[in-house]
Amino acid sequence: MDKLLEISKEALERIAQVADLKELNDLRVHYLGKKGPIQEAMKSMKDMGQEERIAFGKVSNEVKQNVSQAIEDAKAKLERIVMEEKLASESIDITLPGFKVASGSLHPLTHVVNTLEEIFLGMGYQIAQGPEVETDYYNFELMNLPQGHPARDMQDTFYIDVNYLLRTHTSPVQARTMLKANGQGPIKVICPGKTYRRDDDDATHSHQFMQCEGIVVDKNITMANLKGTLELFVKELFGEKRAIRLRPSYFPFTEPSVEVDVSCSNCGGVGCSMCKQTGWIEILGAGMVNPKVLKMSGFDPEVYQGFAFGIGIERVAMLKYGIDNIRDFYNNDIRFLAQFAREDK
Ligand code: FA5
Repeated sequence: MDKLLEISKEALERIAQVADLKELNDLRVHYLGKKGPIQEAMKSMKDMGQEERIAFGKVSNEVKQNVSQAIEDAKAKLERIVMEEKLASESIDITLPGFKVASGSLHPLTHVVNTLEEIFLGMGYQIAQGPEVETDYYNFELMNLPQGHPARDMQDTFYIDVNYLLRTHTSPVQARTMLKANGQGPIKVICPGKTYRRDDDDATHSHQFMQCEGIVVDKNITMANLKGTLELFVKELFGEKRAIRLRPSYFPFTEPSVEVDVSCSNCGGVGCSMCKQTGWIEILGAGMVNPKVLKMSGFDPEVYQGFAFGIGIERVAMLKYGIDNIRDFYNNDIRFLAQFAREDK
């Protein structure tokens, strides 16, 4: 019994002096472990009489409990000290200015597509999509450009094989949309997307660019509807001051056809390198849907008429933001892109 009390005294003294958690854990293993001095002392119980054994058992349990409690208390105290030291050394000065998190911004072409979509959705259009890897059939045949047609040269093409190509314009989506409608109007859709041509890159041409197709098919549609729509679109996009000009043109899929120019925002119409000294920049092609095209896509041209247009997105973006080189959109120079701040900033 004396031995036991001696062990208890020694354990409590050592625990009281312990300096860190590791040392405390070593003491716990030593005193409360199976090979520890308390357990060792308890071995003598087998030689004791019953009364003595009961008394000894009681005391040894108390000793174990006391030692265990002392260890817990010391542990809590040491952990608190560690935490306080940590808090003191890692104190945060909440009055310091924060770090600025770098965030990206929408690409200017994405801004323009979003704006076009908003304008045309506001006019009651829906948005359609078509594949960039297109078949010759949709890109040319259904657009009234059969094999060997000289106008195919107007859109020098990246062919994948004899049937597949990278679409040269967004017009194949016209055919896809009309065929889906099974000869039943009205149709009123736009289709923004990427297009590809074997054009030589210069300040206003790129081998990969974007267009936004638009097509309306209904009864009693005339050229006046087309002109009114384009005027409204240009004014919404560029403001009341921009003028548009329609030039007679030729597209096999529209008859009559026009090319639409907007007065140059860079020089105000006087002439500069961006508008090739003409004061105008061509932004889209348009016209009344050729009756042959309507027929091939399942519509009766005696009942339905339509107009269509194909807007060059880069040209619009150049005019809108005063950019004089189309390559800026594709060079991914962060100093250029960072100027188009996020709308939610
Ligand atoms: C067409 O692509 C016709 N599909 C447009 C159309 C649709 C006409 C529906 C009638 C009815 P065009 O080849 O002119 O037409 O191209 C239309 C616009 O795309 C041009 O006005 C121009 O803004 C843009 N564009 C054409 N080629 C390039 C190029 N290489 N780089 C950048 N923009 C281009």
